[in-house]
Amino acid sequence: MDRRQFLKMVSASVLSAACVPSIVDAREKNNKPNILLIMADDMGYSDIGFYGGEINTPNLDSLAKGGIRFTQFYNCAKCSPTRASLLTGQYDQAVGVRNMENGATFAEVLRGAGYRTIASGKWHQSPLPTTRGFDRYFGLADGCCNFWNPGTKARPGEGAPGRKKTTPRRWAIEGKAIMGYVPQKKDFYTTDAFTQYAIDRLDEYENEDKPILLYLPFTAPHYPLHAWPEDIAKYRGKYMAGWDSIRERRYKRQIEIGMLDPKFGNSPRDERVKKWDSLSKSQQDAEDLKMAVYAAMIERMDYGIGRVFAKLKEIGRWQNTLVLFLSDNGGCAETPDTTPNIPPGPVEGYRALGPAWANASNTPYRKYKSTDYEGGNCTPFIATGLPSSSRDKSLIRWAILSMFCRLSWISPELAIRTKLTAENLNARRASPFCPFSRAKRERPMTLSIGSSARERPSVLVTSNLSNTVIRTGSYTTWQMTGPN
Ligand SMILES: [Ca+2]
Repeated sequence: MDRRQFLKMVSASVLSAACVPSIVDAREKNNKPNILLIMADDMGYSDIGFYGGEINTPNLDSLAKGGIRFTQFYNCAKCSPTRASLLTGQYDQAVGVRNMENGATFAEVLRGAGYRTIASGKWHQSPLPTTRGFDRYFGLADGCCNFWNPGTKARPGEGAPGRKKTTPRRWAIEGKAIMGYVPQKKDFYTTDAFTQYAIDRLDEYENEDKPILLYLPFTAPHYPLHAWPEDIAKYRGKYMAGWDSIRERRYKRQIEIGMLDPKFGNSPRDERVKKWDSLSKSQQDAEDLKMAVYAAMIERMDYGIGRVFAKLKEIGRWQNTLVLFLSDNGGCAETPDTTPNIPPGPVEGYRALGPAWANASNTPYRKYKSTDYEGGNCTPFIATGLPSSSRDKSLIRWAILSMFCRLSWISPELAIRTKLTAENLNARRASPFCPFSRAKRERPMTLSIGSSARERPSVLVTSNLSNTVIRTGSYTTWQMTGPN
């Protein structure tokens, strides 16, 4: 171990030691809230119903109605940086984007505070979750995979699973990594499998006298476009209206529900994207299918979220559970279509949504995942379920403000257009989000892609720069030398 590694280790230990005892000592064991943190993958700003979309997401909509919906929530515009930042509350460049070697994860700290820690879904970091604070884990340790068969070998009666790369993807069950995981069940589907693992663990620990941290990062609706035929059928034909019409409908809906001030217009159609009306009928039909599959993937995720909510209610934990939902980055315009002749949907295919529909997905914003325009880094965030009777405010404040807000990547003053019902206003008074109105950032918020940016007092120091954004109050500055 060299000096640098030693200092990192000491730094992580100090963080844990400083935080954990104060929580444990000061609070009654049974009064700590359960925490359910749900994350979508590559889901655009306007896809779910409560953000203006036409996709059927009743469970997320009910969450937003009963909680707080952010309209200016920022992530890191790409999968693994967002995860490193989310898990540690630090800038991804500072903590280490793949290894998180310079900080403790929230699971490590909450486990130290007496939590049962469970993760189910996409991890996308090098050390497995079971080495970074999670008692239990099932899922994709890698960045993306085939939803039906994440492995490399075909199951009997099926074709070879469509893949982006020839190298196998890393899966993990508990502490065991599996390269090229081939599930035995023919009805395996990642979204359902992650949901089921979460539900099974809630059952397993039903009678345990510990609060639960459940981290549930789905792979939907990240490519490849894979969905159940019956879910696809619900949307087939609905997108023949075309992306121009869908963008306009979503934009109008966002104004109707008070998310947007009409003085802000919709962004122009991406210059690479054709007018819908210029497409032939067969081209339109193929595009309709792509968006129908994408919508089906989101609806299936919402269905799984509803099942987890139902389980929490069944085991009597719902009333004391803080629920958070976000997307790790905006809609994706990449086109890693390795099977252009296989339609979206089945295991043999590997297709992506592409820029035209991603442009609609990110309404009203410009650009996409992997850019630091709003289409890449501004996504839904919903928080609800904070028990007003909870006496454990310091833990909640620590868990939320420190985990998400205070350290880096949510700027409290950017939550300026949160829409609240009377019920929510009451919740807000009791919630840890109250400090938002008083919070002042000492430094501008910085977001960057592909750089080694570090925050210094009032100055963003960068090297090997790709894209960087600095936002202070209402002012945003971009420096783009990489993809945009
Ligand atoms: Ca992502």
